Amino acid sequence: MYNWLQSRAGEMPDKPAVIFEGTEVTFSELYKTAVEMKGRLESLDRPRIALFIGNTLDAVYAIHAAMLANIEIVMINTRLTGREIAAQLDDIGVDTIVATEPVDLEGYRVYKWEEIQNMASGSRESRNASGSDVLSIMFTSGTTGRAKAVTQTYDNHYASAMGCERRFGYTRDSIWMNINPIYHISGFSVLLRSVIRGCTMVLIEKFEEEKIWKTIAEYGVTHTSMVPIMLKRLMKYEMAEHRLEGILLGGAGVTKDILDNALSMGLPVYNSFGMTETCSQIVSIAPDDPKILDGTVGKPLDNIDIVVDSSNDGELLVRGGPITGGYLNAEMEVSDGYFRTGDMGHIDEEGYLYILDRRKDLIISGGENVYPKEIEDVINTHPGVVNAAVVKRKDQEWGEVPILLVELANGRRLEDEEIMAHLKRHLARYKLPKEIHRVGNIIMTSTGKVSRARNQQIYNIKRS
Ligand code: S0N
Ligand code: MG
Ligand code: MG
Ligand code: MG
Repeated sequence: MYNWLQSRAGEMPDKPAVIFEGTEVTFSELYKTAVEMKGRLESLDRPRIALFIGNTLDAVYAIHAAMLANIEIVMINTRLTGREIAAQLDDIGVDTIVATEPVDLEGYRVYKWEEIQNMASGSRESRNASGSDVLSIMFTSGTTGRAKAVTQTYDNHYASAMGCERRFGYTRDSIWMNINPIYHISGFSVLLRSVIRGCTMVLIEKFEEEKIWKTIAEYGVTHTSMVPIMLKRLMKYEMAEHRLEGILLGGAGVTKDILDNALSMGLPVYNSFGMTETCSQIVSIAPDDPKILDGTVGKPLDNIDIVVDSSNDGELLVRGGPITGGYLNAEMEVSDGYFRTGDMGHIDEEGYLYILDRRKDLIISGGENVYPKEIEDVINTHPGVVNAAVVKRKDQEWGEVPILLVELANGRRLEDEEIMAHLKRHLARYKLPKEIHRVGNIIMTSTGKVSRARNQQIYNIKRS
């Protein structure tokens, strides 16, 4: 049951499984290569490896080969700096990286994909996974500034695909276009949904909005998924004749404007809510739903239960097959079998969910999560800085962006360039603040933490 690729290769050997830059790879070809590479990955002799991949054919082979070998894969966000990646891998004790992209990391066993291709094959015995085995591990940053390693089992992914399929309505004849990074659950789940159902996946390496319509038209794409900024960028270009039946929108809140424009253009946008811990969306709403423009993300999928904890500001508690069993390096917050998401919401009398507030402190920039504490911890290591607070503002382009307030040491002058240079050495570029403000002092809570709310107020006043 969990050997999805093998099953599809048997049922529909000659159907294209993946189309990448004009190259079509059938299910049987994909399976054949994955089996060959499986043996080579096994010779690395590790139960768990990290993948440093882009959205390429080699990445697809690597993922399927690892699945056939039942080797757990740790997904690396390639936008992160070496230090950020090292902190994640060291935290869960992973020493082996398989890279289909150029990577510069010291202190690890790094194998380029070409090296793996030239290795002698190890065992070719099938190592069938069972549903409770971990398929993938993805990091999600947390309020503490330390990234949490989310485990996602075969069962989690399968349940997620089934729930998505029943709501989103794709079939084996659908053509999925994958433009989200495969190292995120947004892109990874498209890859799995396609092979689980037997759909063709058109894989896009880099989001270049001016080319996307052409691809949609050329391959008759019927289903795709994206973050709001991608949709916004796409709408700037003239729409081609298309067969789109569903565009799944997730990863960040969408403004009513963008949604309204898209629907007016006849784009079949499903808004949704999900997270890495839930293996992709667990709530969604169809474009023809009368409430689509009411600010709701819709109703839970049929294999998901959601409870609003009114005793805790309306925190959303979720339960169901797609939800992770836990983190490798942190306790998961659970109440009565429900995962405590940290996000706040409310459910109306008809069962529609409204997200009121994302996880405390969370800033979502272009679909990438940014936690203030991470940035604060880095800038606080600068000798000229006494204290710092990161707050946010809405942004036309990225949705939300981080803003840095710094309190400098007495008599110390620090140019923006130096602050940015310091941050860049440690942090992925999408986490860099869009504004820097020097303040007299950073307001702290009585327990000695940065007061997010009060510093945000100060910034709002400064702006107005
Ligand atoms: C939007 C993207 C494509 C923008 O990247 P682009 O245009 O390719 O940028 P680059 O050319 O690489 O760089 C240009 C400059 O822009 C900076 N930059 C890039 N990205 C960001 C960003 N997000 N925020 C701020 N700045 C950014 C670069 O640093 C560079 O600047 P300089 O020159 O200074 O270095 C890209 O950001 C992107 O791919 N975003 C989407 C990521 C994503 O998929 N997130 C979703 C994560 N969440 C989940 O997976 C859970 C929810 C979920 O499952 C889901 C989500 C979406 C859709 C469906 C689902 C589902 O339920 O299935
Ligand atoms: Mg295993
Ligand atoms: Mg670009
Ligand atoms: Mg300091």
